[in-house]
Amino acid sequence: MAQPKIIAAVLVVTFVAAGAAAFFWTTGGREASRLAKAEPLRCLAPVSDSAGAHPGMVYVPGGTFEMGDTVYPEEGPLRKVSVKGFWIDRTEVTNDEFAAFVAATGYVTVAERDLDAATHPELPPEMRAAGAVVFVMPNDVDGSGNITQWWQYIAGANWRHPAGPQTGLEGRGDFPVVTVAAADIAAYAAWKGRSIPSEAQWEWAARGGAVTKPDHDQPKEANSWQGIFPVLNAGEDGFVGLAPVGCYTPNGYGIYDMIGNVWEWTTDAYDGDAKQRVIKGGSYLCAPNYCMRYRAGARQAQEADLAASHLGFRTVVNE
Ligand SMILES: [Ca+2]
Repeated sequence: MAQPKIIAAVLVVTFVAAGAAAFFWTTGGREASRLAKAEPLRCLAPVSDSAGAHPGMVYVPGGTFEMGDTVYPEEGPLRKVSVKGFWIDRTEVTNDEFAAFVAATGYVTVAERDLDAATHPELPPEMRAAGAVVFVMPNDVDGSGNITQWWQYIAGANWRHPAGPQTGLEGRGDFPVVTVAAADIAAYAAWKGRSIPSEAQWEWAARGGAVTKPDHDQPKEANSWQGIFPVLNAGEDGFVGLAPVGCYTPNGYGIYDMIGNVWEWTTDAYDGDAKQRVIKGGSYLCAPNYCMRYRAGARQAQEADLAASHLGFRTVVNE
């Protein structure tokens, strides 16, 4: 009598395993691309250029706060920091905004220029060709944790072609501009008569005026990653890829998307290394199993001259 039970148990296990495999398969890179096509291209009404002292910006009052967090070692130690009042873009800088800068100035971004072999002898020729680092969602991974399974250096990737030469910006004017390097955003900010936020400014603004200690939960009002990175992207927040700016409830100051969507540049050198900058806020790729950096106090190092498809910025005006 035991045999049918064993057969039934084997069948159940087989069906569950097959179901799980099918689920992983259907939520891999191909399915994510299909889902992304159905997502909205605009969330926020444009701000009139004639409105307010600094159109499109939000005033953040000065204050003193305990900067840092306790999840990853690089976030500590917690320390008291004071910040003066300043204005900050209410959204990440968009493709349309960056395009206006390029149209007015003829600026050519770092990712659009070949690297000089004399200044970058450590790189192979294919890495010196103009391009950027692009996230390409794999259909499966081998479990080694080797990030080259989902990050690829793609020649021809730049702000106009964020995922490589075959991609463009049609209909994506409201998306945050990405694959811009530190020199690019400095040029944009200078053209606007503005600055790039310091890490302290950025983190203070991202707190949104909250006086309570920040929690460590995955936020609901942000574009992050639900599921197992990098193979299972459930898209429960409405987006499997990048979102247009302003799709989620703004923070207490009225600023959108400080957390999630794209990482954002700051002016701070990382650990005193001028070749690396601190980036903040996490991105749509941050998942509980991989990158719990969807928090104001989280931080990461980024090579200043390396453009990436999950990294954008916003500007500030200092008083
Ligand atoms: Ca998402």
